[in-house]
Amino acid sequence: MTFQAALKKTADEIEALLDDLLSLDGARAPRVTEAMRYSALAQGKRLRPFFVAESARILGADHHQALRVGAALECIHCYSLVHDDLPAMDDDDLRRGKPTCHIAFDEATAILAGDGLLTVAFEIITDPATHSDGVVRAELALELARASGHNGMVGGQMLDLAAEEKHSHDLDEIIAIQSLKTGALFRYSLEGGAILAQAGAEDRERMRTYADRVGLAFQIADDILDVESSPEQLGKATQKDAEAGKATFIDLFGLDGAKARASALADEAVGALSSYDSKADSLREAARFIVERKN
Ligand code: GRG
Repeated sequence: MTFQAALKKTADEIEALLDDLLSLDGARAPRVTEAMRYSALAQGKRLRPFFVAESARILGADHHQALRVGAALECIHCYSLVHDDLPAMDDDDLRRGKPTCHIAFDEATAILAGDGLLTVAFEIITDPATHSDGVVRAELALELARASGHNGMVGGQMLDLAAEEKHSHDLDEIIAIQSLKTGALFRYSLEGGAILAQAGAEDRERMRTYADRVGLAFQIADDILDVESSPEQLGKATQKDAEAGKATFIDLFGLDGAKARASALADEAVGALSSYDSKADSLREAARFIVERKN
């Protein structure tokens, strides 16, 4: 199966699973469930669940269990987008080509929808349907909490807000911030499959190296799209970084330099997979897609 077909297949499976996991049947407070569904069922690329499914497949874990881990991770990702779009943060009106959650509903509902998505992620992960072994479920939940929390994505967002205030242009600082803000969830997406497969240290290290390179390449590509793309193409506002006075990889390397850097990182990501045969081809193609994508 080509990478594009595999990505589409995972996206369809994740949407069907989220539709079921976030069901309105029996919802006690339908408005918040509707807001959660509005944001989580919007058309995203579903890259993170794809990485969970692929690392699980390469390392021999069950596909349905991997989809559940991917759905939990996507709920965390969607919560971060809902909260990031709020007036107190990026104050955005457009996300995935639709009005942001606080515009479609209201601010209080958007805050609660984000909280609900964060919480349901742990309900999904710790449900016995995710893995029969409680020790595996506990490790999945522990690492997801670490990746998402104050020493992961939330910490990265905090540092990013602070760096914006002081207009920092320090490369090491920007890399460290991005490694938490976006990198931590990418790391979890590749490690999640390895945890499910109860893979050994070497496989985990390979997946981590791939994820680190791909995560940074993704962020550089995001900076490039912010200047080169349009709101119609991206489904969200562009030119946001310059508006916010945010230092980007383009400020540091120039546009061509940033493209070269992203491409070199994709090569390094592919290099981390050298001990796997053709079964890792879709991850190899994914690294290329990350730097060449148009949305
Ligand atoms: C609010 C706790 C909290 C954290 C926010 C990830 C994040 C931290 C904010 C998102 C803002 C942003 C644009 C970050 C850049 C990288 C990124 C996460 C882009 C969106 O991810 P995609 O391209 O989106 O995978 P889709 O819509 O395809 O899922």
